[in-house]
Amino acid sequence: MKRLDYKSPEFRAPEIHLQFKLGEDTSVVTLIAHVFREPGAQGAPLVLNGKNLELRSLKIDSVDVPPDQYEVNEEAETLTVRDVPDDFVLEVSNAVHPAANTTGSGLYFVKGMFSTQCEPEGFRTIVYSLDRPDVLSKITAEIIADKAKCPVVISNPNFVSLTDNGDGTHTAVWSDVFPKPTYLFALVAGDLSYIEDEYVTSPSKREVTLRIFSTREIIESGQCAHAMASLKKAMKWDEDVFGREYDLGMFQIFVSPTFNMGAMENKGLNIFNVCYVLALPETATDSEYENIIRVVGHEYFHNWSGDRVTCRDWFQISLKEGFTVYRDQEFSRSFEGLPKVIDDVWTMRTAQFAQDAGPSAHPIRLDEMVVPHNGYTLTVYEKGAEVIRMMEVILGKEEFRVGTDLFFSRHDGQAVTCEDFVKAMEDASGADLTQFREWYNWAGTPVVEVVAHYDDANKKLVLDIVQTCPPTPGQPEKPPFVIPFVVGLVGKGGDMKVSASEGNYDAETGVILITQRHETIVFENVYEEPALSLNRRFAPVKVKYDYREGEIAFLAKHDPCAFSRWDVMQTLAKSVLLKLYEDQKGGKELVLDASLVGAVGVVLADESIDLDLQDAMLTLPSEKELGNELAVEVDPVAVRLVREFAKAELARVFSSEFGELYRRNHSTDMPGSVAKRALANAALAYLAAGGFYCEASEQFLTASNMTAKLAAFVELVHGNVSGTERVLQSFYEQYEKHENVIDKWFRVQATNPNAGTLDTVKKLMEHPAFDWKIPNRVRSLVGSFAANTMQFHGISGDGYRFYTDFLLKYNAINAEVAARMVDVLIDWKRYDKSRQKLLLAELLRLDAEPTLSAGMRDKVSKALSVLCESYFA
Ligand code: B3K
Ligand code: ZN
Repeated sequence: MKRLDYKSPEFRAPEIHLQFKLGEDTSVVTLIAHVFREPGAQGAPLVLNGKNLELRSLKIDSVDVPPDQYEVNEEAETLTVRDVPDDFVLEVSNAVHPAANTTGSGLYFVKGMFSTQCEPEGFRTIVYSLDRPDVLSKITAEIIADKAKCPVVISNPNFVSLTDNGDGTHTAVWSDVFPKPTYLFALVAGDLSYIEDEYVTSPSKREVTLRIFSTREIIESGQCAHAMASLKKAMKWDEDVFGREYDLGMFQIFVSPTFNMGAMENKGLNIFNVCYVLALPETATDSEYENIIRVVGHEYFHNWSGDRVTCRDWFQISLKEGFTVYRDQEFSRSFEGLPKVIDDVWTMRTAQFAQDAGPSAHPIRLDEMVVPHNGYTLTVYEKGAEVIRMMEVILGKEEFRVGTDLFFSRHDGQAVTCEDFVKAMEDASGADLTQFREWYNWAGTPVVEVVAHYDDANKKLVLDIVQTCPPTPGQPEKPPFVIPFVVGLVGKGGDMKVSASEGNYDAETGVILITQRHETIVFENVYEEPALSLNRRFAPVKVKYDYREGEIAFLAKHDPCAFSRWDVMQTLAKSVLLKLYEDQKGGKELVLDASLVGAVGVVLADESIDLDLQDAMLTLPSEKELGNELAVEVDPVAVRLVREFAKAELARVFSSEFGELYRRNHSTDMPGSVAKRALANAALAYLAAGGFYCEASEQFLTASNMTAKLAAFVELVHGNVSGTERVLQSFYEQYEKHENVIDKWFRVQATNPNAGTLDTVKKLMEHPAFDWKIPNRVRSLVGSFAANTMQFHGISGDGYRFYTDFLLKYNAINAEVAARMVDVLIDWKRYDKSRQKLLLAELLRLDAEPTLSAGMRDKVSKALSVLCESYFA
C-alpha cells in the first residue's frame, strides 16, 4: 500500500446498528446499516472488510444476497457484493470466537472478561464492515450478555438502556453522539467494578461522570485513585491550554490486565494496560506515577486530536499521534519540568535516532506500509511530536494556539491529513511553511555542524552552520530542512544580549532559523568570547561542534538554560566514553579522562544546584546512545564495559561524596520529593558500582515505597550479592498479588548482567506466574532479556538463538506484540562482524518460517534487504 494511491470511499454508512450476542466460545455479531454510494462511484461493487469471520447471513434491503452475487476473499480480507443499489440497507451477520482469540485485537475473552481493540484494523475481525478511518458512522451497539457472568456491559460512548431479558441475559444499548470511525469502537463486559468521580467542564459547565472499571479485586485494592486524579487534571489542562472541552456526559476507562499496548483512545471509553493505571506508593515507582498521568493525559487528549478530528488513512498516523504526544509532553512538562524535557530528548537520542539510522527508517508521515500495525513507531510518535514542537517554536506559542484552534474548528468531524494540520498552521499565522513540510517527507536525523570564529577586534562572532542528512533506505539525498535552532551566547554575566547583522536570528527568542545547507550568522556587539549554548529547545538533530578548552566546564556550571547544562554534560561524557571505547579496542589501559572526573566533581559539590538537574547531570549517556554515536561495527558488550568502568571509576574517586549525597537525600518515609528519591537512588547505584552494597541492603529492608524498594532490589540482584535468592524470594512473596510488581520481579532477573541469566530466563518461562497470554508478562521476562547487553548480545549467540525460538513460538500466539519484539534483531548491520553473522542467521531463520505474520515478515524483509554484496566479500 502506498500513501499516494489513496482513494476516497465509494460507500458511506452514516448510521450503524450493531448487535452482539456475547458468548465466550462463539459470539454472533450483526451489523445493520443504511449504506449510500458516493457520487462518482457508479457501478462500483460494495467491498466490505472482514478477517477470520464466519459469515452467517448477508442481506440487502432485507433480502438474502444469493451466493453468486458476493465473494469472500480471505487473503484480501474482503467480502465483495456486486450490483448493489445506490442506497440500501445492509445486514450482515457473522460468528467470532473470543476465547480462542489470543491476538489482543478484535473481540477477545481473557480472564473472564470480554474486551475489544479495534485500532487500526481490529473491527474487521469482529464484523464485516467499511473498516477504514475515513468512513465515519454514528454507531449504536446492542449487546446481549449473560447476566451472571457479565453483570457489567459497557460500550462507547453514551449509555442508552439496560434491559433484563428474563432468560438469564440482559441487553445493554450504547450509542454515539458524534460520528466515529470503526477503529474507535469499544466494548467491555464482565464481572467488573468501578470507581466514580465527576468533572464539571469549563466554560460550558457540563457535568461529566468519570468511571474507571476493572476487576473487583483491582478496584477494591484502591489503586485507581491516581489515574482518576490524572484524568481530571488532564481535562482541566486541555481546557486551559488548548481550549478543548470534553463533549459528552460520561468518560470511562477500562483497565485491562491483558492489553497489547499502553492504552487506546476509544471515544468515551479508553482501554488501558494495567501498568498505566494502577498505583500505590508501595507498588508503583515515581516514574510509573509519571507515566500514568502522561498516558491518561495522552488518551484523553485524543478526544480532540484523534477522535473529533481523525486520520484520513493510516499513513497519517502522526497527524493524531505526533500531535497528541506533543500535547501529553507539554502537559507533563507543565508540572514535572526539566526531568520530563530530558526524558523526551533521551528517548529521541537513544531510540528514535537509532530507528532513523536503521533499516526501517521512515518519514513521520508514512509513504508505504505492509500492515498498519507497523506504522506505530517511535518516529511517527516521538519525532512526530518534535516536528509539531518545531512549528510551535517557529510560530511562537500564541500563533501556534491560533493554528490549533483553526485546525480543530475547520476539521471537526472530519478525517484529514498531516497536510491539513500544516495548512491550518499556515493559514492561522500567515507563515510560509512550504519548506518546513520536508520534515514530513524524509527519514533520517539531520546533522547540524557549527563552527565559530570570534573576532575580538570587531567584537563579532561568526557562526558557520552546515546541515546535512545521511542517506536512509530509498532516500539517498535529502533537501535542506527548516530547523529552528535556539542558541544562547553565554558570557560571564549569563546570556549576552546580541543582535545579528547577517542571518535569520531572532534576538527575543534566540532562534536561528536555519533553512539553507550552509548559513552564516554574524553576531554584533559580542564584548567577550562567549560559550555556545546550542539547540536549547531541542530540534531533532545531532549537533556537531568542537568546544574550546574549558567551554564545556563553563557551560555545565553557568549556562542559564538548565537543559543545556545537562546537555553539555552529556556531550562531554559521550566523548570521554567513546574515547575509552577506542582505547579498549586498541588494547590500551583504560584511564577515565580528568575532564569528566572534574565535571562530576563540580556537580557533586554544587550546593545551589537544582536536585533534578543534579540527578540528570550525574547520569551517563545510555549504552544505546553511545552505540548510535559509533554507528557501525558496534561491539555492544565493549560499550557496556566502558560505561561500567567509568561508573566504577567515578564511584571510586567520589565514594565519600556519593555516600554523603545518599545520606542527604535518602529517607525511609514518604512523602519526600521525587527528585530526592531519584538522587538517593542515583547515589545508591554509584555506591553499588564501587562495590558498596550496605546501603542497598538496608534500603531493601526498610523501603516504604516502590521507588526505593525497586532501586535497592536491582542493585542487590544485579550485584550478585550473597543472599540474592532470599532477596528474590522475599520480594516475590511480598508482592505476589500485584501483577505490575511481579512484572518487575521478572524484569530484574531477566536483565541481570551476570552469567547464568539465560538459564534463569528459560526456567522462569516455566514459572506458574509466567503466562504467554499476558503481553506484560511476556515483555517483562523475554522482552527485558533483549535489553540485557551482556547476555542477549553474548558472543556465543545463545541469547539471539533463544530469542528467535521465542519469537517463532510467540508469532503464533500474539503476532502484533511479537512483531514489535523483533525490532531488537533487525538492526543487525550496526554490530561488529561476529554479531552480524549471528544475527543474520537468526533473521534468515525467521524469514524461512512460512507462518510468520505479515507484520513480522515486513520487518525481517527490510532488515534483510540491507544485505549487500560487500557483506560476503
Ligand atoms: N492509538 C493507540 C495505538 C493503537 C496501536 C495499534 N497497534 C494508542 C495511542 O497511541 O494512544
Ligand atoms: Zn496516541
